[in-house]
Amino acid sequence: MNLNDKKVAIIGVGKTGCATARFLADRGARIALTDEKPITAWGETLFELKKLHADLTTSPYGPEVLTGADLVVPSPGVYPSNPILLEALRREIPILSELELASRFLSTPIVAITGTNGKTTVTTLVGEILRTAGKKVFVGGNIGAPLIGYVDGPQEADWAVVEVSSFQLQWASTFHPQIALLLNITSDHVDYHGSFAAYRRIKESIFLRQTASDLAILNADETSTESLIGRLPAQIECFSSSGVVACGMSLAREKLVHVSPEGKREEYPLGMVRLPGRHNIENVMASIIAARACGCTPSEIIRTVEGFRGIAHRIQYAGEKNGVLFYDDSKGTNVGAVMRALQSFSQPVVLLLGGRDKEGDFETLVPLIRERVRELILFGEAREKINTFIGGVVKTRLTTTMKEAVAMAGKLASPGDVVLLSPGCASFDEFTDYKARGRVFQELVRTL
Ligand code: UMA
Repeated sequence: MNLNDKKVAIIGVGKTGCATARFLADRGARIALTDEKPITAWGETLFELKKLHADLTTSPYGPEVLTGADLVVPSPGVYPSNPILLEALRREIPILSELELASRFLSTPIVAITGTNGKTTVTTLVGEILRTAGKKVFVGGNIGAPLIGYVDGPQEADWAVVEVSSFQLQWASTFHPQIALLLNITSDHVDYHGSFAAYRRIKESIFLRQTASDLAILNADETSTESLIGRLPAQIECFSSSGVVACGMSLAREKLVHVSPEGKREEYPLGMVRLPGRHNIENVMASIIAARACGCTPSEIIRTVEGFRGIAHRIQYAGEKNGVLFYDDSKGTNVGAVMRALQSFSQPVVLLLGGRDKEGDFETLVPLIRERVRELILFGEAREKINTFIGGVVKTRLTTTMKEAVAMAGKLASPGDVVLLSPGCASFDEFTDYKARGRVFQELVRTL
C-alpha cells in the first residue's frame, strides 16, 4: 500500500489518531485532522504534530474533512453511525481502522486477543510469559499503545501481542493474526454496534482471514463456540473450566490439563493461579494455549503465572477500613464483568454500579445480586435507568457522583463486607477513562 501523497482524513485526535498521524507523516501522506473537541482543546498535540509534518491541516468537525480524501481512518471511539463516516461511505472513500492500516505494514507475527472480558488480563499475561521465555515482545492495541506506533518503528519484536476491541475490528478487512483468541462474548457496546448480534459478528471476524497454518483459541463453555468451530479455517484449540476438551485445556480437580493437537498431555498445578475467580482460571488456560503455540515451555509458563498478580482496576484490592474490604473493578464496564466480579466473593457485597450506560442488560444481574449483594448503590448518568431494571431487588440507594457513592458505601458497610466498585458502565460521564475512575476510587478509599 503506497501512502505517499495520498490524502488521509483522521477522525479523532486521541491516542490512535496521533499515532496514525505520525505513521502517515513518515510515509509522505497528506493529513487532514478533525475532532469533535474544539481545536483549542487539542493543545500541545496539534503543535507537536504540526512540527512533525508540514502537510497537515485541521478541519472543522464535519464532512469538510473528506474533501479530496483517498482514505479515512476513524478513531476506535467514533461510532459507525457518525455522519462523517456515513458521508465517506456515500462517497465511496475507503475507511480503515488503525488496526487494519497497521496490519498491512506489520511484519511481526501477531497474537490477537479479543472477547468481552479478560482481554487485558490475558494480553498482559501472554506478554509476560513470552518475556520470561526470553522473547522480544510488543504488547499493545486496546490495552494502551496503538499497534500502528509499533509498525512505525523498526518492528524488532518476535511477537506482537495485541488486545483487539470490537471497535478496532469494525473497519478491518484483511487483518490476519497467526494466533487469535476469543475469550467470551456477553452483551457490550450495543449502543455502538446497533445490536448484540452485530457485536458478536464483529468479534468473531477476528478469525475470518486465518488459514490452516494459524491457530484459533476458543472458549468451549460459550454456547456459540460449537457453531463457530465448523466455520473456521484455522486449527482450533479450546479451553473449558467446566468440561473436558479433546484438544486444548481443561480443568481437572487441582490441575490444568493441556492436550496438544498432536495428542501430547501436559499438567499444570491449579495452585499456580493466584488471581481470584473461575474466570481467571479461564484467562490463564487461554494464555497457556497461546504461550505454548508461541514456543514457551511449561516451566516458563508456571514461573510467570505464579508471579502474576493481575492488572490494575480489575478486581484490585484497594484497602481495608474497620473490617470492610474495598475492591476496585473500575475496568468492569459491562454487565458480564460485574457478574464475574460478584462471583469472585463469598462475603456480602455493597455494590457500586453506574456511570455512562452502553445499553447494558442489567436485568441479567438480578439472580446474582439477590444472592450476593447486601446494598446496591447506583451513581452517575445511568443511575435512574439501572434503578428501573434492578432497583429494589435488594436495598438500593441513588447518588449523583461516584464520590458520594463511595462515602455512602463507607457508612453502610459492616465488618466482614466487601465494597465493590464494578460499575458495569463506561466512565465518560465523570472521568476521562476507567483508569482515572479507578484511581479516584482508590484515593477516596484511602481518605475514608
Ligand atoms: N472523537 C471524535 N469523535 C467521536 C469520538 C471521539 O472526534 O465520535 C475524538 C475525541 O474527542 C478524542 C479522540 O477522538 O479526542 C479519542 O479517540 P478514541 O475515543 O477512539 O480514543 P483513543 O485515545 O484513540 O483510544 C483508543 C481506545 N479507545 C476507545 O476505544 C474508546 C483505547 O481503548 C485504546 O487503549 C487506544 O485507542 C489505543 O489502542 C480504551 C477503551 O475504552 C481503553 N476501549 C474500549 C473498551 O475496552 O471497552 C473498546
